[in-house]
Parts: sequence; C-alpha cells; structure tokens
Amino acid sequence: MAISRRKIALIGGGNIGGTMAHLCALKKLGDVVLFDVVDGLPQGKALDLLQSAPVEGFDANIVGTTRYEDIVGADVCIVTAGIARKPGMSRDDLLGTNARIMTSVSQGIREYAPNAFVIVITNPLDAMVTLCRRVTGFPKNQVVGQSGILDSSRYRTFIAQELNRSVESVTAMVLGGHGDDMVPVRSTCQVGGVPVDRFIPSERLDEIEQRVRMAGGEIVSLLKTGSAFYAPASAAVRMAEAYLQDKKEVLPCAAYLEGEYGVQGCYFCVPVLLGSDGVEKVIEIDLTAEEKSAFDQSLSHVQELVGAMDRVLAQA
Ligand code: TXD
Repeated sequence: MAISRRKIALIGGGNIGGTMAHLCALKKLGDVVLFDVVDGLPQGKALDLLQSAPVEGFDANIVGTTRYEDIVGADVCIVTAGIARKPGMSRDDLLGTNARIMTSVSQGIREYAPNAFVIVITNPLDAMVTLCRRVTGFPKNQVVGQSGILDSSRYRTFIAQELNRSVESVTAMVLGGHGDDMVPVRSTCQVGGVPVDRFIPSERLDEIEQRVRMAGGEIVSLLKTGSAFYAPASAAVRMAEAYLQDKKEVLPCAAYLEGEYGVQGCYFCVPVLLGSDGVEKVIEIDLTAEEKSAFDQSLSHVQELVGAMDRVLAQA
C-alpha cells in the first residue's frame, strides 16, 4: 500500500512560517498546511510556493488556510503565531499578547491535531512552550520548544568566522533560557575535535559568547520591522526532520524537565534525543562551575517569566 505523505501544519504564516513552508517543500518532508488569521496571507504564500514545484522538482500539497479544520491529522505542528519584536523590545515584552494567541492556538491544535508533535517557536519561547503544553494537555515528549539549535548555530557561526574554518568543523551548544542570559557552553565547544580555547583566548571567547546572547537583538535592530527568520526556520525544520525521520538526533531543545539537571517541572533548553516519539530522552552533560552558575541564573529568569505569564493570564 502506498505510504501517504506526512502532513506538516505551520501555525503562523509570517516570516518564519513562510520560510519553513519553503524549506519543508524543498526537503520533500511532506504536505504543508500554512495557517494564519490574516485571510489571504497563507493562501497567497501557499499558492506561490506550489508554483515553484515544477522548477524545484517536489510533489506536495501546499495549502494556505484560516480554518483549523484544515490541520486535521497533522503529524507535526510548528507554532510561530504571535507578534515579533521591534527595536527596543525584549522577548519578554511580547508576553501578554503572545500568551493570549498561544492559548487559542493550543486549543486549535488540541482539537484538530491531537497526535501531532508540537514545536513551539513563538517568543518569549520558554513561557510560550510551557503554556502550549499546559493548554493542549499533551504529554511532555509531544511538546518542545525551538531555542538552542538557533542559539548554538549562532555560536558555531561566530567561531567559524573567527577562525576561518568550516561551520561543519565547529561543534558548540547553547543551553538554558532563550533570553539574554542563555548559556553558551564553552566546555563543549570544539573545532575539529579540539577544544576551542586552544585556538581563541578567553577574553575573545567572552566577546563572541556575548554576541551570541545578543544576536537576536542585533538582527532586530538591523531589520527594524521584525526579527530573525531564516535561521529560526532552519532550526525548527531540523527538529521536524528528526521527528519525521526518527533520526534519534541529539539536539539542544527546550524540553520539560522533571528532575534532570536538578530542574523540577520547567521547560528549559538542554540536549535531548529527538525521534519518532518526540523528545525521547533528556541527555545530562557535565557543566563547569561557572556554566552551572549561569545555568541556574537563566533558570531563575525562566521561572520568573512563567510566573509573570501566570499573573497576566489570571487577569485576563
Ligand atoms: O527561535 C526562536 N524561538 C525565535 C522565535 C526566533 C526568532 C523569532 N521568534 C518569535 O517567533 C518571534 O518573536 C515571534 O513571536 C514568532 C514569529 O516570528 P515571525 O518573524 O514569523 O513573526 P511574523 O512574521 O509577525 O509572523 C507571525 C504570524 C503573523 O502572520 C500573524 O498574522 C500570525 O502570526 N498570527 C496568528 N496565526 C495564527 N493564530 C493566531 N491567533 C495568530 N495571531 C497572529
């Protein structure tokens, strides 16, 4: 019996959503449903993408819609619905508006795609993925946040540029909250298998790691009308690929921790195993004392953010 194509629902058809739709089509990951509340936006982008198929050589159904009914049976839902930052805004400034949007989106996913693996992108990420799991009621392995793959990719990019090396020769990880206090884990950063501090002095690494933490804001201040979208889209599609292809890939993602890393009952970015059962395992690694201190500080911020979200929602 022919195996039907998988179905990927992109909830939010803006900058990241449209870019993910393009990536999913080019990578032949399956059929794509682009959902948005702005009528015409998802439909127009979907039609445009569909018309690139003969040139690119992919066969997929790509549909734009404002109806949740059209996401029925999705294997993966990737959520970007919400507002993006403008210059001068922090990710946390998006909390109130995006919490209300995430609540309605999560209700739609719960009703029409109850078996989907849900990847949350909307900022403030750590609070939004927490809310998504809470409202959908899905098990913890079925709801994950995209943060660390993007942040780690930025770290790898800056190291590769500093040394004029291929990005493929640089491994690095950024863990913790998706905020200005995220944790570049220098002790895991290697260039060709050699620890990075053998090539770059500590003071320069400090500067590079600070640029990683502020990289999102750097792009917001350049674009002025929105935030990064190419690299975030690539990061989220990488997670969808690991799920759809059962890759058992270890990637830094915002996962729900219940005791791992000493964290109880909170979404936080750590290395996880992604496969056909979603977040299949949390991988615990050693951190230096300095990294652990930064990790704990970032955790405190995430916990405060979730508390602030709860207060906002209680007032609604
Ligand atoms: O990696 C990460 N986690 C971050 C996430 C990296 C970069 C950007 N990050 C955040 O993703 C950003 O701060 C935003 O909160 C989201 C989406 O960013 P994007 O750049 O795609 O924003 P756009 O272009 O404004 O698109 C958002 C779309 C827009 O078309 C709205 O009409 C739509 O969301 N929207 C909705 N869709 C569905 N349902 C509802 N209720 C809704 N409300 C708005």
